[in-house]
Amino acid sequence: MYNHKVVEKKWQDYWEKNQTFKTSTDSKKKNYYVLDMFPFPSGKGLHVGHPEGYTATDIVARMKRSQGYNVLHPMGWDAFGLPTEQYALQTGQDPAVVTKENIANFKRQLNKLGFSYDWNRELATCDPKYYKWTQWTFEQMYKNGLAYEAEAPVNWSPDLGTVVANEDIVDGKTERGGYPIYRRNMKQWMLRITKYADRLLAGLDNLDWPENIKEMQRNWIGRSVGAQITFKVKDSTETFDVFSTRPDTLFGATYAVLAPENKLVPKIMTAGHKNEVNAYIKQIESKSDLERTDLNKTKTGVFTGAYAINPVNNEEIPIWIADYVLASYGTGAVMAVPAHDTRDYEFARKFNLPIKAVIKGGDIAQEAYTGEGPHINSDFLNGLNIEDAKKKIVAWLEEHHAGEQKVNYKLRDWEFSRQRYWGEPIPVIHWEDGETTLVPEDELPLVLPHATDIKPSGTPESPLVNLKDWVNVVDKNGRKGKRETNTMPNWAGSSWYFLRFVDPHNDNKLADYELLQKWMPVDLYIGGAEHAVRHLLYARFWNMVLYDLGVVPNEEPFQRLYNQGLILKDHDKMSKSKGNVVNPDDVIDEYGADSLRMYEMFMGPLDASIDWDDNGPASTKKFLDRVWRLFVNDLDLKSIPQENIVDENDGTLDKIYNETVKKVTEDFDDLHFNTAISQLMVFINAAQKAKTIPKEYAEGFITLLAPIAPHMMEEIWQIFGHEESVTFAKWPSYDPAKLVETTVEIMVQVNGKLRGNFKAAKDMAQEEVKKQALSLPHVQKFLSGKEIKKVIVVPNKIVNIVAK
Ligand code: ANZ
Repeated sequence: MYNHKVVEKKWQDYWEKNQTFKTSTDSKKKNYYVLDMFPFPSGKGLHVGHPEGYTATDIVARMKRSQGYNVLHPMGWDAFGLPTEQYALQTGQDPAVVTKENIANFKRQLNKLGFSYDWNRELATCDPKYYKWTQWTFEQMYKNGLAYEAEAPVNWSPDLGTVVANEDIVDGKTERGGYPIYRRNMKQWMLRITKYADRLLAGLDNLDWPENIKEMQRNWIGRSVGAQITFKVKDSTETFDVFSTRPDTLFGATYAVLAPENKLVPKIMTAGHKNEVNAYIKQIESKSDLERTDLNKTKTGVFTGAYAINPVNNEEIPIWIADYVLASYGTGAVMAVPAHDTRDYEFARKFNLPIKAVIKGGDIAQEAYTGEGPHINSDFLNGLNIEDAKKKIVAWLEEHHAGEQKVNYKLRDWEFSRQRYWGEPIPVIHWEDGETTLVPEDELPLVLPHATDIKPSGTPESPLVNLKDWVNVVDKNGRKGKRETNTMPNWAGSSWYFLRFVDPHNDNKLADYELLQKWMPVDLYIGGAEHAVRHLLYARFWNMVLYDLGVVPNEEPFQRLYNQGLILKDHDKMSKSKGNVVNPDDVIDEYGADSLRMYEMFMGPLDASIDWDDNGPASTKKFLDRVWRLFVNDLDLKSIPQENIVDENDGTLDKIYNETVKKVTEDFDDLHFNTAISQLMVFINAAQKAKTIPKEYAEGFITLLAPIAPHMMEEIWQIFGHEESVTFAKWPSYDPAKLVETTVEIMVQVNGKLRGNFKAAKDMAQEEVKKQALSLPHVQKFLSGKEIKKVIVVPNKIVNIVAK
């Protein structure tokens, strides 16, 4: 009987003692870097969703080692961040202590799953040795104008006591905790990711990533080409610009709308409309951008009392404010063309504003017409299609200094300040004379000071302000200064950890350039689709900045990306609050890690979201127990000398074995683990029928199954008499000649009617085929009394007999 508890522990100890998975750096071998999205070590430990992606990368890592690659397969901890801090606060603990405990628990769980990580390279983003380089990169960004301070409208969460990035808002609430957010202006550190917008877009084209993730990134970057057009305010010296992707519809602009936050509003609103305007501004303060731009919501807005002059025809159009125009996009102002824009149409309908068609087509009595058509009511644009009209109006605007072609992005600069304790200190000092300086590079890391009171202050200041000894500094000339008290978001540390794994103990550099050249870019990166935008965009940006600094050799960090699906419980996401979490510890106890790994890979395609089946691990355990009985009890392979093996299967086992090697190898490369497992099962069925099987096949099979069920395969490998770990077993190869069908079924027709069939060796001689066809009793019946005129043989398929 196979005892998973004993055997799994035995091999986990063996691997650790022998450093089996230490990254080899043999210069004669090719390198392969396979990476998991490192986890946030929460207090909840792993649930069965985690091992899905981790098992997938582990299988690939183990196969690549067997195939003779140097494999880099590291693991670490995304260890700063809000949830730990919240938890520490609620339980009165130190987040550093909580984090350490959580990491220990995660690591224990990962090891119980038998993952082949090189723990020599373990890292945690909250380790000063690590964040020294996070801070160093921030300083390089600052020196290159990529990090700056700005008063910006930000998403303030009073419940979390911090600002959250646009990317961290889901359905208008904070992703963590689902708290409401409020827009307010605040001085923030920002990273100029917008400078990289075009490169972040262009780079996507050459990456082997799921198309939907690329599309989400493209949409998030949101490049649109249009024009910026200047409108004068009537009876005033003020002007404002609008951004429009449809400057060709300028003759159809019947009103203009400013974002309520637009600085022009207080300057141009007339006395009669002041109260109404201010009341409206107050009312929309707490709405998120997402709520404001929701297409389904009824439009709201108020008239400012002011008018603008349309530059193309000098028409006076009313200026409104409305929340569907965002302060943070384009210029925070639009020219409204209700005839051809859906949102403007609804707004115009609601407030009885004129609707003027400038494109022929549709029925604007019913809805906005957004399609193609010749221009009408548009003077010199009449008759032109959209593309030509755009060119013409842009030329006209440029000529009349009333506007210009303009490219706009939805992407905003990255809000980089968090008003919280548990993060990397931003290495900056604000001096009393107004100067801002960086902490000198040789003083990095700027260590996060120990604090006992980490409650958010409720103001834009972080709890670090209370640590007066740390905050207050004096330079050698007696000038007084204060340290920046905001910390970095936890996206900072996770934006470059893949680089540090390459050279994790380097105290002089972020990582050695030559080593980076050897390992980067990551060959395969697997993680959850929830990181589609944020982490992957930030990491690409961070890497590009380092590339421009000459610190890293590749512009793109992740060549191939794959997202695993979710493991659901009764069609629902597993979560502690729903009480439907399956703990891998329990499953491993009962069925073993190998069974759990195999079940998670057998559930379905890796990218599908599938319901957890409590009976699943039991069924894969049953299969593994069969493998054990077959190789350890039934087939005494060790005692059979190789040359005495007779294949008693007429070549069937030969063919199935070679097919199995081919399919499993290709499926592992394609991450199609469920079909690979099916094929392994086909082999076991065939092997069970055989009286004996060649040792080569037995060992090949064990090597193929080892990446999925490493503990049991190590044990069998040892029983087979090997002294080295199965990790280093040579990956089996297959003989393409053996894949070919050896027998074929041949149909026999007499005068065009099917009268019989028989099995024959493939490519049998034509004369022999004819002979066998003619000798079939059923065929002879139809030939009796007739003369055979002709026999046509279609090789390996049909024998056609013409008789009269
Ligand atoms: C006039 C117009 C006529 C527009 C028409 C569209 C169709 P994307 O593709 O997203 O870039 N817009 C500009 N700034 C805005 C803001 N701050 N808040 C809300 N809407 C804004 O869309 C650009 C279009 O969205 C712009 O083109 C503008 O409306 C609107 F038949 O201008 B358009």
